[in-house]
Amino acid sequence: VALNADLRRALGREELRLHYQPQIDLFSGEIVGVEALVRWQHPERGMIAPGEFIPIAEDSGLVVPLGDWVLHEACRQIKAWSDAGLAPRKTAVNVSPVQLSRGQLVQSVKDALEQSGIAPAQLEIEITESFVMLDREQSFKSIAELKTLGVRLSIDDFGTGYSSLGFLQQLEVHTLKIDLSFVHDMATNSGNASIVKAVIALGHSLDLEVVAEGVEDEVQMRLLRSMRCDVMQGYLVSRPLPADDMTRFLTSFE
Ligand code: G
Ligand code: G
Ligand code: MN
Ligand code: NA
Repeated sequence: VALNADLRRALGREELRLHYQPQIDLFSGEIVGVEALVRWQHPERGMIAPGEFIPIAEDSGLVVPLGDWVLHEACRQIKAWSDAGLAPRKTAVNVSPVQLSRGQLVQSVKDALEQSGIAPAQLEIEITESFVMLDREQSFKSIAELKTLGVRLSIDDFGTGYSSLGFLQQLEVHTLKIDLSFVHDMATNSGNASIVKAVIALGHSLDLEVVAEGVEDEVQMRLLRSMRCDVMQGYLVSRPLPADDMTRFLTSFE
């Protein structure tokens, strides 16, 4: 409760920050994108991770203005990187199911695109598979509307939500992100390795880009490459970085 009141103030006080984590093509080694991840620099408690405050913000509805801030800030940063000739092909932003079900998300995305002046395809919206499956009708409608804006769509935490091939085909998203729980013990758990393999095949059968999250070591990277996964994201390449550090990463990366 106290945290929620603090969060309300934090929104007006520039205590929120976006960190960015790179996504690397497993074959060319090029940086294809970054994912924006919100952090809260609390004046007394220090850095608070989103796992701690996003659920609170969802319960109170504060996640709607918070999510708007995230969208505007990410688009502003994309514009700055574009002007400097540094922008990756896409920047992904996570949205909460609460933003989707309140039905204001499309307008918020539209506003953020217009204010920043970026090309819509530079922005990718990540929606979790569990929400998509929980409310198929709303998700289908929101995803269809978002696509008319020209932004990219991604299904996050894939593998945990029991999507069917048919439903996924109808959604026509651009990217599938394999949940990190499957990637983590892929090398030691053949069941998880089979799931990763199946998700990659499913994604490719629909012409989607498949991103493996949470890649922490070279064994995982080599396995993913042997399975023809497209893109990796994880501590092996980099932790999520503050914007300045990501700018340096983009400048020096080759
Ligand atoms: O970065 P970290 O591992 O702490 O993120 C934890 C969770 O918080 C992840 O599931 C991530 O999707 C979510 N998250 C991170 N940034 C945002 C954001 O800007 N909006 C929403 N809704 N969720 C986010
Ligand atoms: O949005 P999503 O639920 O996919 O959030 C990704 C989360 O995973 C973020 O909180 C991010 O900080 C975290 N993360 C990113 N790379 C790694 C990794 O290599 N290992 C682990 N354990 N977590 C990671
Ligand atoms: Mn994500
Ligand atoms: Na995820």
